[in-house]
Amino acid sequence: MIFNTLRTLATITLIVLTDGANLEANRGNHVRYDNYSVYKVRYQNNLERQTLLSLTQQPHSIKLWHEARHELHLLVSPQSLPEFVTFLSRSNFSAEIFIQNVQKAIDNEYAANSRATEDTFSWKRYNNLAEIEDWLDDILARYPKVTEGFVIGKSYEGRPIRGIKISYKIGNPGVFIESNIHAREWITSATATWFINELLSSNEELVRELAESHDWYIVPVLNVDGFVYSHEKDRLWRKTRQPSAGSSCVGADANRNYNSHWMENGGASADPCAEDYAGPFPFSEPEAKAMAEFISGIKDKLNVLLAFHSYSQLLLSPYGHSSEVVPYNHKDLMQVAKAYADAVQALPYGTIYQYGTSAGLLYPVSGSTKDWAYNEQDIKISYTVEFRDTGKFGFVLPPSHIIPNAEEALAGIEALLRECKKLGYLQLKYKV
Ligand code: 0X9
Ligand code: ZN
Repeated sequence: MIFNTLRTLATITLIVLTDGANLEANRGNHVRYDNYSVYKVRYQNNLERQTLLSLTQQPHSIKLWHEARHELHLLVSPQSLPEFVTFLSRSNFSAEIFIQNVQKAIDNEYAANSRATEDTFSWKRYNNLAEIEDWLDDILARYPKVTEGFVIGKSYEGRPIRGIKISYKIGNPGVFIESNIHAREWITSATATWFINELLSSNEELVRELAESHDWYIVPVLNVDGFVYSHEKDRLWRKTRQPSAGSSCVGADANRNYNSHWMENGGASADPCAEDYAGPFPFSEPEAKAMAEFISGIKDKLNVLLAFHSYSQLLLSPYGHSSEVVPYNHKDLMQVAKAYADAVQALPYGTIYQYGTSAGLLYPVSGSTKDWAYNEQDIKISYTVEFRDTGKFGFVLPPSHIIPNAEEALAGIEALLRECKKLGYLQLKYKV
């Protein structure tokens, strides 16, 4: 652990890494992260945040791995480590090393996945897209009376983006779950599939009530191209896979690409190489566009939207684009979020979730799914859920966490919807 509290901000001189050259090797042509470390660096104000973020701009080779409350988690290559440490020692920032060797974490996850191959599909390991789709076909075949498969559209690389509707009766309020818009957040699709299975097969009274009194629309993997890429090439891939004109960098952040306050207020980047690149124009990414078209078509049937992400253990409500204003029903959104957090904490794992608006609790985010759903589609209960953990493993969460995390999601969603009902948010917007 390194803690630094020294005087002035240093001029940052970090060496350029020829992107990819160091990363490419072994395990087929997987990008490697040997001796890449993740540092958690705390900041007090926006100026400090910007100073830290400037480390992640070219020509520096430090990447923003994740952002949590008042802290940036930075992915530091072994080549840039000396300069990074020098920067820290000359600055006021307090920092702590989180992951010593990212490749080791990836290898451990890979080994755990390989050990659990007794079934073609399981929640003891992370399944790839083909396995998830085969499983989905199986589920649709096993529960034909209450399920219906749907395709919201095609990805840039031409893959169908699939979902499942679960409906036990007419006249239910609708809940939409978007998952894995960020490719590397594998815990989201693992949780979404487990959740689907529970809705269909659990005998527990509370789960039966939950399953049968709502209509569920669940897209387990929205960013299908990125997800495949994260399995086959680069475990840490986040964005879509559509090339950018005039840049060698590929993909945009689909969670900055929705047409609601797009690119406002520093909530996204215009740099195609940035992890939060908003894309060249709203809905430039076929995946976000497909979602928007699908949701617009059924918006009267939807009362709630949840976007599954990882990591940080947070429930984030609108708005993302501004922390100055809060939605008219902010108080209700907090009450509902509290119900989720309390239910999760009451489980034997005791996991703590914090909640608040995106911009207030975290940082400005413009053009995200949940803000678009709230602002443009009149879905007044709309959250981003950031699953486990708080940074020990980050995106490379060991598969042994899948079921505990999914159990937390189930308990949380059950409590959330109960609170929504109490507050009158589950009334039908359409005539039966
Ligand atoms: O930055 C994001 O898109 C989300 N965090 S993540 O690490 N999963 O990428 C947070 C977004 C929260 N805010 C909104 N959805 N408005
Ligand atoms: Zn995410």
